[in-house]
Amino acid sequence: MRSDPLSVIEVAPEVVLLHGFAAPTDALDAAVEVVSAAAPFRQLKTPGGRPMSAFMTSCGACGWYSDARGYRYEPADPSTGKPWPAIPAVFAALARAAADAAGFGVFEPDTCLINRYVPSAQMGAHRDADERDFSQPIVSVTLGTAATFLWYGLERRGSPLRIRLFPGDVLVWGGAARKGYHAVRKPEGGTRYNLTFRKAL
Ligand code: MD6
Ligand code: FE
Repeated sequence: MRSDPLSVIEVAPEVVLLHGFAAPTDALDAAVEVVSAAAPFRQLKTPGGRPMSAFMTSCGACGWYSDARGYRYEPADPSTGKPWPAIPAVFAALARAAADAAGFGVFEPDTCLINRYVPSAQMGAHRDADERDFSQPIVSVTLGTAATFLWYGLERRGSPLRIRLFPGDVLVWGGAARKGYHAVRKPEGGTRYNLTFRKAL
């Protein structure tokens, strides 16, 4: 991990892009393999019953989950009944360093959601709102291939800011932006992985 981001850009109030902060990504890519060997990627369904296009898994003290019972954090992987794998040390170090470099101070995530976007997968506009503590930022890491991230801000209307995220880029949002609406376009030609670190409990 770089201790000196190539650049620190506040792309919107309290939304900070750390370009190249997680590059090179080899150790992170390897840790994704370790986590997904224990807790395989799966296609979750929305509470309304539609399959999400991104495949997901989690690590940490709890993992984000969705099915007919709603969006929530689960202490164990419902597909195996086993606890989620631990957050790899290389993940935790990156998340802490990124929050600090972005100006959000001390961050101790208790969960990391890993998303895998095949070329046809995307994520519609939403905000991350299933956590208990909104004083903590979100740290989002792009691996694999690039994609365009859309930032709407606190209301889901108007034309969003478009941010191209490359492998190794880290986007951090917090403070008043913590409940901002965002979306992700289809990846550019390959498979994109996204690590989303949160303090959920
Ligand atoms: C991204 N991901 O993939 C941003 N939010 O760049 C998200 O906003 C996100 O991947 C909630 C759950 C999963 C996600
Ligand atoms: Fe999100």
